[in-house]
Amino acid sequence: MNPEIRHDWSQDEVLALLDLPFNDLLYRAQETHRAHFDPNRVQVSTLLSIKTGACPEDCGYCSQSAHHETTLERERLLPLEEVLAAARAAKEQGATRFCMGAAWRNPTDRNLETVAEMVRGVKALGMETCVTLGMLDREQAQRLKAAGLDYYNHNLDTSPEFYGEVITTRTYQERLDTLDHVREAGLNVCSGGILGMGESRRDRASMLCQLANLPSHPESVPINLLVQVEGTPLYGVEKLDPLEFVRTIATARIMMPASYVRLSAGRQEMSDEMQVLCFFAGANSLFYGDRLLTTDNAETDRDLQLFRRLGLRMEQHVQTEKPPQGRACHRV
Ligand code: SAM
Ligand code: DTB
Ligand code: SF4
Repeated sequence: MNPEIRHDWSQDEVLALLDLPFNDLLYRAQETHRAHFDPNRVQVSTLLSIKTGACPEDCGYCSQSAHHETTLERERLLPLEEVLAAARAAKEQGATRFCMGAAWRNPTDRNLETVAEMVRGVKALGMETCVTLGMLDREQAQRLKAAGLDYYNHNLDTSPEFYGEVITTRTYQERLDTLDHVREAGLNVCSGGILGMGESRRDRASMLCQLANLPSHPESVPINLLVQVEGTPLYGVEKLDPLEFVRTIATARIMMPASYVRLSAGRQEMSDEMQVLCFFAGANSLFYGDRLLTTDNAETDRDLQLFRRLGLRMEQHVQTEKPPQGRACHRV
């Protein structure tokens, strides 16, 4: 068991990390990063919204919630061929993983069968697959595993303490239950959150504790910067200090040393220099392609130029191995 892989973080300990002088924090994060990964490589995934809008949940950040008045047009579940065409295009651009997102509270069994077809089709192209479909029960997670799914994305989004300010239509415990079902089915877990929703530093520490104190660390930890969408309750919330975002990435890297930390939504708003600091702090994965789910992403040309300037390489091979983890653990 690797003693560096811990599951017993306390909030105060995490706050002490977040409070370190910036250079000390980044130095520690970079040291941790180098012990587990090639520091000059990033993993890239491309997103596609396979079912857009009219979601019954009330997530305060989301363009797709039926509770908010946004300009988003709802769309039905996309046909298989359209999904496969998008996956092929993503592969040609260099993505190794294709992530399909649906605006559901949870999939019906019929929806799940359609998504399973998509997973089989994308796998057949030689790509890794990830889906994010809302809550899953045990059996649904197993069906996705049987279809060949590699990753399930389900974010905790924020701390348990702040959660009720953002979402009222489902509980934090329901999120944790889905993560249990996904893990039990033998799927890789992709779980992270959103920064810049008006949460405190303690909330950020608390969210990272929740993620790192799971029985095993998520293989992939997306850290999103809120994309402010007009018409959502969180539109206009005070913007987060970019260096605080970088600190949170560094802290995630130290706490979950062998996990991919993904620089996720919000890159379009970030300067090149901020993204560079995030890579230095241990981010080693990102969403690549001109669209996220319903909003624009940083353009691929800009990303490629930045990778060239930094000597960063995109991971070419499909990474299905699990990072080494200690499993026996206790929650605080
Ligand atoms: N409906 C499913 C669910 O919520 O579990 C899957 C899709 S949902 C859009 C996936 C994740 O995207 C959310 O959990 C949230 O973390 C992130 N997200 C959604 N809207 C965002 C926004 N405006 N800014 C940043 N992240 C966002
Ligand atoms: C994640 O953590 N971020 C992605 C993915 N998982 C599904 C989604 C970001 C969505 C940003 C807002 C939008 O485009 O709708
Ligand atoms: Fe629905 Fe997911 Fe958006 Fe929440 S984040 S409103 S569950 S699509």
